[in-house]
Amino acid sequence: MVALRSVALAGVLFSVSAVPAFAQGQATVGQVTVYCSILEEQCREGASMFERATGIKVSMVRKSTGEVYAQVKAEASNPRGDIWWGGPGEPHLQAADEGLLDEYKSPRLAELHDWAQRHAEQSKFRTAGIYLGALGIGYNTELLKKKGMPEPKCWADLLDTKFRDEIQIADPSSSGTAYLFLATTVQRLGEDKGFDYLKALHKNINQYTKSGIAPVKATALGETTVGIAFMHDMLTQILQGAPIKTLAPCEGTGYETGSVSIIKGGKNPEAARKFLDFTLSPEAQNINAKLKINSIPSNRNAELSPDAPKFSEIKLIDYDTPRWGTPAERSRLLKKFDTEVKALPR
Ligand code: S7P
Repeated sequence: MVALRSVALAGVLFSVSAVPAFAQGQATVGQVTVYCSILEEQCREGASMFERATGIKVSMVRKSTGEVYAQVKAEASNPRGDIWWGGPGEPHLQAADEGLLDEYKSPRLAELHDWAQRHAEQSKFRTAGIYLGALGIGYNTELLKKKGMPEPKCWADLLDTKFRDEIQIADPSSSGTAYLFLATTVQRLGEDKGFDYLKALHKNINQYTKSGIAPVKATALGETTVGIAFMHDMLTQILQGAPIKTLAPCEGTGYETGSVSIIKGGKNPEAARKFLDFTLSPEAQNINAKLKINSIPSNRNAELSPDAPKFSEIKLIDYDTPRWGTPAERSRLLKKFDTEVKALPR
């Protein structure tokens, strides 16, 4: 008798493997369960490439980075996922520190840029860097003009009362993108002034979405005038013809180290290691260029799209990913954001 193996109750399930009942909960050869925190289209493309190349069946669920972190933690006594693919590095680092991830030194590490190798070393090889992306502001040029709003150039400009209810960002508990914004703000201004900024910005936020990509799509569709998100994701919409302008704020901005990790105690550790090797390969990282997703790949031999935002031209802060990925900092900042910012009336 064949039973369906459910890999996730919530989120977007792409493929559910049929696993014989006797094999459920046991190590099985030829399958891998991937919790995917990059964009749905990247997840799908990667899963089918990996299946074609290895014959290993992929069960994939797409969820935001903070949500996957929470799921991996909740399932720690009986992990249902094997690998966590993508999303900003901080939730991966927190999971690594909490003993939820396995150590693995991929033979592909030597092919990576120094920043990605450093990221792996800092996590004691419990996560690896797969891409970089700069946080920025995007705005719908048509709406901005129609509503007579000033062009924002700096983070500080977003506090203008003219932007009341006009800005969208995700919720930092569920979204790695929004947590990066929270940590960037605190690093940039110091904690007290950073939270003052977030409280003032709160008045102008129309919605804290679950996923980090939602404000990008909403900006493209004219559902919000301004979105805070990754510049490369805004760019994808621009390349598809959306009336968006994206910019790196004048004060300087933070950036993500997109990560991949093996979940400790997963049922398919060998397939998980193969999948991680795959995510570090130029072939897997070239999916981005193919889909016009212009984050900066970690493999030196992967394609760097000429359209990708140029880090050398962006004013970056010296963003401290390891610090903001410690369990103490991330848990504390998220709690403080919930009680001192999100709970405020708008
Ligand atoms: O690869 C595109 C990309 O935007 O996907 C990830 C994703 O948006 C993170 O989602 P959440 O904020 O909802 O966690 C990013 O890491 C990446 O740049």
